[in-house]
Amino acid sequence: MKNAEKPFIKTVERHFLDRKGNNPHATTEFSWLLSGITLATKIIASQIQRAGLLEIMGEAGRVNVQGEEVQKLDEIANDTLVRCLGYRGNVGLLVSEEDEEPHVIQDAPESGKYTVLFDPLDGSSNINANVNIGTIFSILQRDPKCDASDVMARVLQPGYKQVAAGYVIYGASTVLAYTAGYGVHMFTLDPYIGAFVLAQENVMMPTEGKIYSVNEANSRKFPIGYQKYLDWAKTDDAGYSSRYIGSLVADFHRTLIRGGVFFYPQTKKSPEGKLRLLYEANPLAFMAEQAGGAASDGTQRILDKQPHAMHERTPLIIGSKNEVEKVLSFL
Ligand code: AHM
Ligand code: MG
Repeated sequence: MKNAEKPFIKTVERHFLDRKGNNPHATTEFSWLLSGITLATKIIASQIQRAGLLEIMGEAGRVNVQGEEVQKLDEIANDTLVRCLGYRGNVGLLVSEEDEEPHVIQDAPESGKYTVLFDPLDGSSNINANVNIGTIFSILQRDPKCDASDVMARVLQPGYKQVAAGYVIYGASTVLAYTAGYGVHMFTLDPYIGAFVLAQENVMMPTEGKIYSVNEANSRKFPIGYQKYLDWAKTDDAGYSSRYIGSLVADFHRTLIRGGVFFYPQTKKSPEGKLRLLYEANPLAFMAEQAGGAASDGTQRILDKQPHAMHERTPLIIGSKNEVEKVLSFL
């Protein structure tokens, strides 16, 4: 085979620039931001792989702003993302699940155009069990009309305004999936060369899939419509299977590939739902829609929700288009 006929090896940054289409953000400057995410997640992946050897498993001994026990690896992942993204000149704000307030990197109007929001280590209660966990990210840009010093206006934007979003799943292999509004693309970390290499372009979610994914131990505390859906899904006619990992990123990844529906409704304990709108539901909803799926909070499209607080929670129903619609038909 001649060199020209061999398939190119494409990294995330190269792929993003090549697929720019009419995307006004497809600049080398933005790809520099993406490289901050790939660098950070490669460091996090290497720490997770050696977690048992480095004595970084277990609790850090404090609770975060959400009132949840922080794991040592949560702190490492958060610090790593802040350190890698904090040097990117076009990053203005960083918003993390682990931090009460945003990190203001730049507030000069001409720079710091982008806000990066992330859940540094999603599913961290699974760390000690060696179950898949992940990093979820969402990227917003500052509205030029918005006062650069108005930090909350730069953060509290509805999901349909996301410029890009994605996640990295640390599992049997480390996989990065992202969208910048032109489909969903997947990359696998090649540990020998230390790069995320293109594995699949334009990933589409099956429109149907007979799998529901929910923490069913909470089902008696769900609104009645969800309970009725679960009763129906268990009938012989419906013929569903159940899969629940307890790491949103892993449950979503399976749903993206195999189809089905994931939901985490409001419960008596979490009347607003458990999952966070800005850095869990929004980025995955953007990914789902770009792959032909759907995401709703039970009453409206996730991407249309106007956030009112940085750590706001939301009920979430996400997955194959027909499966999400089926759940909604019971509500
Ligand atoms: P985390 O971001 O602190 O890890 O919490 C979110 C996680 C999700 O990954 C997962 O879907 C959910 O919490 C599981 O919750 P539960 O244990 O109540 O089923
Ligand atoms: Mg999470």
